[in-house]
Amino acid sequence: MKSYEVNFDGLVGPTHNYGGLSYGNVASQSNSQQSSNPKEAALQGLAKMKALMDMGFQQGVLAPQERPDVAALRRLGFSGTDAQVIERAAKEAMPLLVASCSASSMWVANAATVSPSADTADSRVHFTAANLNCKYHRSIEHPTTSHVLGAMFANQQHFAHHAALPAVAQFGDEGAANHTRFCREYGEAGVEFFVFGRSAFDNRFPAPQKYPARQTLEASQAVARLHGLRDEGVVYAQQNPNVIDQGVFHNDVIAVGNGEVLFYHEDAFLETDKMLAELQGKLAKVGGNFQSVCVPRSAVTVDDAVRSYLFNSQLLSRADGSMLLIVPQECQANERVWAYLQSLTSSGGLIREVKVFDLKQSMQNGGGPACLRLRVALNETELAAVNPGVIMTAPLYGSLTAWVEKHYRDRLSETDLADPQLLLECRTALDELTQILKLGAVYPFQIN
Ligand code: SUG
Repeated sequence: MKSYEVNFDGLVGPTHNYGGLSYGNVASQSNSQQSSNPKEAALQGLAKMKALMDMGFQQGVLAPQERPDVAALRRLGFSGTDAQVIERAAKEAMPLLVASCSASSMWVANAATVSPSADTADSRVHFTAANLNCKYHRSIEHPTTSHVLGAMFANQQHFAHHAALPAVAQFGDEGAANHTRFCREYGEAGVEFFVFGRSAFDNRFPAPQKYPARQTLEASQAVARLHGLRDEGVVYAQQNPNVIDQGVFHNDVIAVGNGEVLFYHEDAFLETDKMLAELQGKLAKVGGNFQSVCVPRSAVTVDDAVRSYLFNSQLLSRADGSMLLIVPQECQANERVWAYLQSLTSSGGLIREVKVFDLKQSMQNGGGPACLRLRVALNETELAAVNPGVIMTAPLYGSLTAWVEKHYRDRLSETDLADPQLLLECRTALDELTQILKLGAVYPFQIN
């Protein structure tokens, strides 16, 4: 049976802004308080989805969330009408209003961890929504994420959904940003690779000194158990704490994998040789030939990687078996990174082509091409069971572009977040979106 990697991209929400909310994420901190352009952000994301679809890849779309999250503000003690809640939060606790307005759900690599049916005990595709509990503004995403994923992958015969892990730091889970799957064919059993930043219960593992390690070993292990993965099909590795302290807040800022290939920076992991040997051995047991491409620090520094987002690229398999790398334009702007990419594609290796995308609006908050997509490997039968409303087509691209043009502002600054009108605009837009994507009622304002 045919199988595919389907990329579901997060649609940027109408409140996209630069709140400076993510300590440890260099771009988020350095662009704090700049005014944003939500319309441009959403159109840049849609252009990437359209381009991948036009290249023949399977592409889907994941809806944004209701923001400002008035219910979250009510849980923090703000009361009255929705407009009063927003006004009071703006007056008394602006940082909480900013957090409740974040459009951060666009980075759907953090929405969930997904295990394809070929890896799981019950042969269903498993999803665990990420608790994202390292940052308040992201910790409020998972309930709606679960509703949206449930509406997209509704068939219980093929899809199993797990609630987010307990919302405490010991089980900090950032979803697929720290999870990669290696396989020969997407529909065959593979090896799932979980990268953690620290252990919550075992102090033999070193931890970063400056910035938080968002993913714990214990969270990754819990997800593997929930999904019914075999020990032989799982490899755990620790991210190098020194690179976390240099701004590598997720593994997908320093490594990316696809098929049988891991593309990574020399400083990405601890005990790299042991990890590579385990990946090689376990993939061989399911008939795969593991290959790795290490980018030496002499060619690209960790700082270059953090600024250019070289590794936050999408590594895609083409029909002829070669690979294509989708990179943000910041890679072209960095001389060393661009020179490295030229030498990589002309070296006769597997990665033959690089395509550059302008995702500046998202990049300024630390979200590159790979952050914007959630990969779901599906066989033909499973793909047919996905809600067809969320699969990208030329008409859907047209409808979504028109929808963005109609509802989105082209400028948003912190003071605009205090405008209760923004909530109404957002709800009106999302109500229409659920009809376009045929999602049914998934938002708090539609359910309650
Ligand atoms: O969690 N930025 C996101 C970026 C997530 C990138 N995702 C992956 N690497 N997979 C984060 O730090 C910034 C929001 C702000 O500052 O307004 C933010 O949440």
